[in-house]
Amino acid sequence: MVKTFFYILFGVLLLWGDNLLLAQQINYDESKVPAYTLPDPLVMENGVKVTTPAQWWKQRRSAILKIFDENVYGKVPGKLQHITFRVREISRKALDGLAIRKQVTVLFTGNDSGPKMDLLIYIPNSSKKPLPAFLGLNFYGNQTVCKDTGIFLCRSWVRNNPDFGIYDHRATGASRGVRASRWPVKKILASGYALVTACYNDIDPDFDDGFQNGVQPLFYKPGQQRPAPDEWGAIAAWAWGLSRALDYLETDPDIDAGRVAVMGHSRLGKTALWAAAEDQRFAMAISNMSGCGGAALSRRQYGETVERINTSFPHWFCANFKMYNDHEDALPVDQHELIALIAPRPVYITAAVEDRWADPKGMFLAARYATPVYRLLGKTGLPDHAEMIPGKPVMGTIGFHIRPGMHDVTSYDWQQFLLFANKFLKK
Ligand code: GTR
Repeated sequence: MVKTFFYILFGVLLLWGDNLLLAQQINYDESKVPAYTLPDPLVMENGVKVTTPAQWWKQRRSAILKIFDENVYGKVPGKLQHITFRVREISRKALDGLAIRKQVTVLFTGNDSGPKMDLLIYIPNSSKKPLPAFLGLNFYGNQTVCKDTGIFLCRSWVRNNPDFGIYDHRATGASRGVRASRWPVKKILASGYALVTACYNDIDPDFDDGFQNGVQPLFYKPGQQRPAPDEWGAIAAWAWGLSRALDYLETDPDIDAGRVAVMGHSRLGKTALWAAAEDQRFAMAISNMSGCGGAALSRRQYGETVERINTSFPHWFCANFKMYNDHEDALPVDQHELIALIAPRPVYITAAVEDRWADPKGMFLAARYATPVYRLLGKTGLPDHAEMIPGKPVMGTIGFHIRPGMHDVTSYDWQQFLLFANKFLKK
């Protein structure tokens, strides 16, 4: 009894201490945002202005990409030669006959001994194929997106969450459908899209283990223990995994791989942006509340900062990114240029009023400052009249909404994703 009391007291003190620390470090006061100068996506490092699409494509874009590769997310070290796809299941009468359900495993080493990614694919029966698709990673396994008992349980390490039926880092049947509110499967299918998802832990389990599990070790040279300082962290690995999912989709006759929107929430929203920047086969990116290291400008240091994210999640970015802890001004890029790398393809960015941690204004401004690149390439980008008004989405080639409420994916968010996708991905 006495012991329990002290444990609880100790826990409370720990939490309180952490919050005190946070209160000192984290800025939510707009007047305390430091003065900053952003790198201009349309000025080359030697000061020459980029005035033609050819200059953008031939010189500037690759220079920006290289900086992100080496300083932020980290480079993918190479190619795997033996990736294979294994179709585990096809059911033509899933979801009461509404959909075809396919479950396909991407074997990164060509066999079961290495890491592998289980794709869950729903294709609406009633729509004419091939179809555009949403592709998004999930946090707790494919079985969480829908109550469909035909979905294979996730086989990877997953974060413990007793509320979600996840114990000892293993998914159980009790986790079926626990994240259905974030994945309105039937609505997506009824709108004429396929839905493709996989658990991000299949690619690289989301905890800091010094890069011993996941796909990174498959690329180590003899004697290498962890990625080099300019080589990939977990976000780049997850993004790479999304590209491997797209490799599979290119072989699937029911899907139009030229019309795939890569979508993600939060850390996976950062991942979706980076995936679309790195892999121009993605026709669209949707980044839900991606915040720091996603769509939010790092230099504003509002809410989560570079130092904070590198401390809480030392495995997400490349080791070089830590050089910019509390030195955002030294970064040769900022996140508006991540959005610019996706140009001229459509990108949709969201925020929530109560999600100040992700810096809504920083994301809106990044969309604005990416726009000159879209204009150079003949697209609208963020429309000039765009404003940050809760519940009033704007949809240029860059779309944006801020809605009331918290950090989450809601049916409102999906409603906008579908409207945005309808503008660009429907034939
Ligand atoms: C938070 C992190 C954010 C965001 C979020 C999430 O703890 O600070 O950058 O990625 O997690 O992914 O849910």
